[in-house]
Amino acid sequence: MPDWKKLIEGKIALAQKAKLLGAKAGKANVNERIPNGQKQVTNFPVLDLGIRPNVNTTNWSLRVYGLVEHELNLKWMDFRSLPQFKDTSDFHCVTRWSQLDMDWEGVSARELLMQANPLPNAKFVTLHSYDGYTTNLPLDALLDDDVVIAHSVFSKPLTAEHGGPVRMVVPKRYAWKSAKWLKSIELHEFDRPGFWEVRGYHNDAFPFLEQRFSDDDY
Ligand SMILES: Nc1nc2c(c(=O)[nH]1)N[C@H]1C(S)=C(S)[C@@H](COP(=O)(O)O)O[C@H]1N2
Ligand SMILES: [Mo]
Repeated sequence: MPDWKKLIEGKIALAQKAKLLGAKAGKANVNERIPNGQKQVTNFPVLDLGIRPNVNTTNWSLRVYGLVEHELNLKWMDFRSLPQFKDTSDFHCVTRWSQLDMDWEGVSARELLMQANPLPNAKFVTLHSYDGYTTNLPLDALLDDDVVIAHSVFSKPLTAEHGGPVRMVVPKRYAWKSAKWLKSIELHEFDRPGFWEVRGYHNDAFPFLEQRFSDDDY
């Protein structure tokens, strides 16, 4: 597992160096909670493609497949009987709003992936959603200890508009990586850009590096 703090600090050091050299760079600072270019909100806006899939706790299932030893196919009750995990984290949307201290509850993505037991050549994931949306991440990003496969936020079940019954939450990346209406997690050897990633959004999407678009690198 990568040392995330080190990784991010390393990238930020690079960004600051780039700034000294006169390149485009933000005031990225891990000690500040609101990344550069973001505004704090408290109303938890809704952002998606506008397609509300017909999914609820009776027809929902979650599949973990691809490069895994044990494929998982979980119905709602299977999912709800997994060990429960809570985490409070900040949520940063590329459209420039950030909400702090979101109380998520669900299952640790790491825990679920460990049950599927990724094969050694599994390096990347695609998150598939019931609205047809996809997004991609390195497998390591899902093994981070703040990643929640969430069924609740602020002690209430996720509403349909926020991705209920279940969504992914990947706090260290811009929120387009946090797939709502999660349907499946596919593991592969090579990276496959998702819905926004093929449309010019940044593949890595670190808010503190302002990696909004694919040409935002220093
Ligand atoms: N399935 C799906 N997940 C999605 C999206 C989407 O369109 N479809 N939009 C993403 C974007 S751009 C953001 S900012 C967050 C917004 O989550 P929210 O509507 O709960 O605030 O969901 C992300 N997950
Ligand atoms: Mo977003």
